[in-house]
Amino acid sequence: MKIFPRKNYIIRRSVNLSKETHILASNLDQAILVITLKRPRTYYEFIDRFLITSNAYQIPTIIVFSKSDTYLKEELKDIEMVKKIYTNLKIDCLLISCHKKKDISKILDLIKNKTTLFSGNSGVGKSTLINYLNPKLNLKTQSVSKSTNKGQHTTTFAQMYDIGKNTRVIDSPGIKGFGLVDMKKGEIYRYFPELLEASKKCRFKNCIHVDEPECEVKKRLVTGEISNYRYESYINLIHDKKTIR
Ligand SMILES: Nc1nc2c(ncn2[C@@H]2O[C@H](COP(=O)(O)OP(=O)(O)O)[C@@H](O)[C@H]2O)c(=O)[nH]1
Ligand SMILES: [Mg+2]
Ligand SMILES: [Zn+2]
Repeated sequence: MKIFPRKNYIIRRSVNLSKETHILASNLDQAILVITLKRPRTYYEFIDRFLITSNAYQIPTIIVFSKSDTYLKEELKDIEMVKKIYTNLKIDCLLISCHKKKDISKILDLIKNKTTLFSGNSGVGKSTLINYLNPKLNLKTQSVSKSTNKGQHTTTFAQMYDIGKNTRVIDSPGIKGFGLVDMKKGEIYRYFPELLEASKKCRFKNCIHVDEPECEVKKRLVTGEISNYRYESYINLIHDKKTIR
């Protein structure tokens, strides 16, 4: 696997209040992945793709479910279930609402004195959230299309904003721009911590946990120790020719 040194990546910076941009190199302390389960819909697989990349770069990641004010009871149950999967993997999850100002202060605490990458599909509320963190920024937000339920913003580059002294956020739709992660099929499981842990007990050293005999991953799927959702993401990833060589 090839990873470009993350201390040297280059991003664009938008200076507070001015429209000026310039290039600078920086370093990331953590990532916040913002997701919504509807308007727009974030697929579980997207979460896992993000997580294997941030894991490869060793960037601690927090999952933020936004727009909590928009969910019905049943949908909130669904979110609880997803939260549980990731909390079990020791990934912090938060359920917030910008419109209801719910738990925005928790985000402020989490990002204090750090440089944080804010990622997530267009329309999940990244700019809205960043505006709440520093109202002076006054970033443009865009409504989610009623017909497609997709965000309409198409920024593809990352921008950095100052929230406070020593506190910065980078608004970026994805993590791909941060360097090339080139994973081989046989090593993808290593970026799923629970698969990596189980793999130590697989009969074969080169087990990729698909249909090898005496595979511990398969055993833990049956007992429920490994989540079906995560395993499905894994299987889709290893069959995705775009991600693997
Ligand atoms: N109901 C609700 N809508 C929100 C919330 N946060 C953001 N939105 C809306 O979601 C849309 C997309 O927000 P935006 O910040 O532009 O998303 P971005 O593309 O991720 O930067 C806008 O219409 C926002 O008003 C929230 O907490 N609740
Ligand atoms: Mg935005
Ligand atoms: Zn196995």
